[in-house]
Amino acid sequence: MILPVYVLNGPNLNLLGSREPEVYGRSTLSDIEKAVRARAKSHGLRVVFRQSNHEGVLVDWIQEARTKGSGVIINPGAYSHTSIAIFDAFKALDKPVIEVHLSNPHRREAFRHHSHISEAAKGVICGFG
Ligand code: CA2
Repeated sequence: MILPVYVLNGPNLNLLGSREPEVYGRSTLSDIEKAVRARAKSHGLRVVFRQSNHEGVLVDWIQEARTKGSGVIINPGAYSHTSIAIFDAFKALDKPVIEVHLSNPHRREAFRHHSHISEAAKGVICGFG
């Protein structure tokens, strides 16, 4: 049995659909979860889908994926730009990591242009909503 893909969402992404639709679109996180689960099912994959506003909780889940996951897809939110703890957790995870952003941070404020997570990621997808 293939282990589930961990799909992790960082701070404030629970607010999706309620504010700033011009930046983040109109879909709620629940809409995104449904779409992810449907796509995973079509590939015969299972998904663990979670959101937290807390850095340490995200670190705990990345550590959990070391034994219980086949890989991690993460939108780390603003922690992308600040969190060495999340970067270190990924360095200890010997599984593929994909970093996702709804917006294109490179078209936004300078403080969003660098992500600590990208160095630990196999690939980065951004800007497609
Ligand atoms: O574009 C992305 O997906 C981001 O990861 C979103 C983060 C931002 O700090 C990153 O630079 C790029 C912020 C998520 C905030 O989400 C909200 C959603 C609705 C209303 C307010 C915030």
